Amino acid sequence: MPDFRGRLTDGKIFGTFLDNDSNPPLEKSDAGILGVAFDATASYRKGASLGPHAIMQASHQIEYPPTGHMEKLSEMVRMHFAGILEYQDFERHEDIDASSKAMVGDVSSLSGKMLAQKKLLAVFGGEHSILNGPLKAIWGIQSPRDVTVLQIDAHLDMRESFDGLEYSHGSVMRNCIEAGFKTVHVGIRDQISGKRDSGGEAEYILEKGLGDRIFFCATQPKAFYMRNTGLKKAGIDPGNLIFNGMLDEKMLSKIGDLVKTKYLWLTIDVDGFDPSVFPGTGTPLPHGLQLSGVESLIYGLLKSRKAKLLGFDIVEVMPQMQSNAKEYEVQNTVSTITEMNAALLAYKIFFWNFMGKGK
Ligand SMILES: [Mn+2]
Repeated sequence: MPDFRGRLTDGKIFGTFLDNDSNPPLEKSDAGILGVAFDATASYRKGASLGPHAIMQASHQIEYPPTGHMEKLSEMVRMHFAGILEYQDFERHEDIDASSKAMVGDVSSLSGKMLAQKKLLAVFGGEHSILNGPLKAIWGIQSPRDVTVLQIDAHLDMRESFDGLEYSHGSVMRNCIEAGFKTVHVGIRDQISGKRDSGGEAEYILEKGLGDRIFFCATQPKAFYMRNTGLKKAGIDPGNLIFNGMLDEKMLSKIGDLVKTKYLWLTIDVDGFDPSVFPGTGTPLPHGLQLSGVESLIYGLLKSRKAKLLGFDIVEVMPQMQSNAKEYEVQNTVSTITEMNAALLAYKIFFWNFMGKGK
């Protein structure tokens, strides 16, 4: 019987995020970080399992607070690094299925520990299916109805099933909606599947009335959309179209107004951004979101304190060393723009969340 459970590598080899010297215990921390090196259900290119190591490594290069702030993050927030869950690779379909179920179990129990102690939880992937872990953990603590899951992604991930797997990256948001969470989706621009190609996303959007909660990145000139109502047919509000990957003030408040719950979870699939920002990801797609607009969105939500942030995940980070990924040395990597941007984004989310709260 193969071993499907994850092996938790010792977090101490990396130190905590932005602070090499100490790794405070969870009870004495404000936030908890967990890496999940899992990409078994990836459909296009593998390599996202190297993401957590790369983000942690890149984080050590960020020493200074963003301009305008004098305080160092490590002086504001105590962060416990729980380590990185690592998984064996499997070829057989039933093994991949078993492995992804074991992964969700592992992630949900570790996440549950941190969430139960009211720590801000950050999970670094890995592929998007890892989100099933924290969702399951939240479910045991809060009512999903009180939680909005804000998704940044190029793909809806609302497929009925993907390769017959319960926990595929392609159906993670459907699992989320089925569990009762409120959702908002920003940056979507890939093909929306229909019943005919067995994904059934278009029908699902209509059935659940999600059209006004989906913010689609335009991949055609504006004039095209004036004539073409294909989006409307799929149930998506044409007023939610994002042009040039930019979220303007109007769009920011439109998205922000949809967050009406007590709690918030951010799920950030880096392919939601333009590939110029995150070139290293499994399924890059042009015409993506710009970083500044998404940062304004997150900053605005955190500053308004209208919903308390339970945690966030950053997934599908693939270090740009695909050609020699097998020789990728965890301890000896060169950080590239992808992991640097992922680490910086995480840094800012921590910073904004704890800003003004003191230690
Ligand atoms: Mn995704």
